Amino acid sequence: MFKAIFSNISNTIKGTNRFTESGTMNLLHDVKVPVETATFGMGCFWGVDSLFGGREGVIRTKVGYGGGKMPNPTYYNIGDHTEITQVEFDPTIVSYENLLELFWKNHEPGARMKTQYCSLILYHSPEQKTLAEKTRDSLKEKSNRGVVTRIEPFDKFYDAEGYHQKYRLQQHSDLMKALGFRKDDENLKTSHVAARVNAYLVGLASVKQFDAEAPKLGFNQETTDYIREYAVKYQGRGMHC
Ligand code: MHO
Repeated sequence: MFKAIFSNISNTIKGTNRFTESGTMNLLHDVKVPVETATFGMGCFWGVDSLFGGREGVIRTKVGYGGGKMPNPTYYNIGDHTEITQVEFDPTIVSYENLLELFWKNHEPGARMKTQYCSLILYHSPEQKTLAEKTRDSLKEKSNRGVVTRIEPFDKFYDAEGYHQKYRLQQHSDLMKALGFRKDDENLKTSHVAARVNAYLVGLASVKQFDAEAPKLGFNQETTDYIREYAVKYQGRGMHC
């Protein structure tokens, strides 16, 4: 009698959660290297967060609002601000120019969008300003649609609400649990693992890169298999909202 009840319970657990409790993972949340910061607006920040988070040399990302003047913007009261993504990167692995290339190639910088989704570079140094303007000018020469991208000094970054951070990852609640994140977890803004997984789940970083770095990130086998399945399924699909 007891046995029967017990086996029912364990079947239920298996059916709703594909992750077992066994084997805690030693995940690479914190990467302690000197970083530089880049800030971009290029449409809905869910996709942008994934795009940059999967790039080699990117340590952490977060999404928020900036570029405007109104104090304390929120998603539903964004005022004159834009959805932006802040990218912290290791400049010995990826350069600001590499990131700019990703920026120009993955949205339509000639499209006139409302301020919330406009094309925006907020530079953090005179060097970044020069590179941003130089790459914009050479794109302008090649394109017949013009480029409306605003290039302005970085002023203030307002963090977006918790549910916007690593949005793609947060759609996988069992995986979130397995990785030790609560819903809308503050750590989603700082964790290296969160940035990477958020890209792999939507195919914005290659399967080859995943295979090389999965052991370094500290996943166990079932977590590796789970993420890899999505990386394979969506590889090359491109950025979307
Ligand atoms: N069309 C999207 C916009 C989200 S975004 C973070 C939606 O589903 O609401 O601006």
